[in-house]
Amino acid sequence: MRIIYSQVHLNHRPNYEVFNGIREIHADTPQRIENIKEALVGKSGLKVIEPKRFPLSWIEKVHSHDYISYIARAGRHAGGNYVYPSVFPYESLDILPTNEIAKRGVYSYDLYTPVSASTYESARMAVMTSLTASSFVRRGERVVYALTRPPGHHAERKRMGGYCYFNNAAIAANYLSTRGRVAILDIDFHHGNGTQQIFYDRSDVLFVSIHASPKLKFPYFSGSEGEKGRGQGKNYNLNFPLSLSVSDSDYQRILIQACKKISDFKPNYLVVSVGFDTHKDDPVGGFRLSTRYYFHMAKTIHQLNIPTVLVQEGGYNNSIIGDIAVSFINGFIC
Ligand code: OKP
Ligand code: ZN
Repeated sequence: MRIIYSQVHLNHRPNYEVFNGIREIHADTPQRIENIKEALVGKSGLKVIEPKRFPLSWIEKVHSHDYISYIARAGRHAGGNYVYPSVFPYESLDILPTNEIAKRGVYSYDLYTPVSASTYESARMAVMTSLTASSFVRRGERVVYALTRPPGHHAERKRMGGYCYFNNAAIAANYLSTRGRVAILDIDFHHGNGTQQIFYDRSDVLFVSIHASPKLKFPYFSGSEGEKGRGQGKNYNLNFPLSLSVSDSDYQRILIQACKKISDFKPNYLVVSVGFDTHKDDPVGGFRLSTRYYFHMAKTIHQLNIPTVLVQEGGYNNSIIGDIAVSFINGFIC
């Protein structure tokens, strides 16, 4: 299995997240992805490669131009080690004046998602990572793992939130949708509200999400069972909101239901938004899944027998995230 990874994400180091005036150390640390990569590198059957470059138009099909431009330009006011690449057009735009930066409320729905000097560059590379994985799957590989950071599934068309800027999984799914029907399975602890919003009106991309009920957990405003899609997209959006303390067997029951819906849709491709924050020892989540269970979770998804792009989302316990990833990836190679 190919694993797509770039070290550019190391430059994205949000300091704090803020809730109601209280600041906490930001949970999306560079170590998350470093630990996953370190745990997998050198294992037989796995090969780590760099992302390739794709046109920015793939991002612009999912996010609005002014939103992308805001992220590219706002971060330059912040400190940090920003590198100016020469080939992407957004860098040629002027730095935003302060009154434009102050329009943050237009482009963000929370205070968990700071834009700093290297955010744009890192978020863009995460998109290139999911696109590279998708291009291998499009050319016939069975499953490819995109080690994306920052994550993406909370990013809406025009708004960032929940540590997410560009929706890596949605951009991958939209890219693959030019070649066939695509199902997205979101197994992060949190509802993939951004992905849901982006495909809410479409019947060629099915979105299925298993997550903590929005009555209890972030993003709070999205992810209930009644959200089924709109217009052409009616019944192509499926949410499984769960209570907390979900066990391995509880989860497996729901996953089987979700997979049944996916196989009924007969997709040509599957994009999985993979979150390890469903683990019992995750500091952000609240389910009770064991490290061993991720192997069975992966096997269940693998048995769908659909060409699959795995896109990394959450997972915040750095001391076990590597072990979880190994358990999960083993389910695809055994
Ligand atoms: C992003 B992803 C805890 C508050 C957490 C934000 C959660 C974002 C999760 N200090 N709120 O889906 O893993
Ligand atoms: Zn999450």
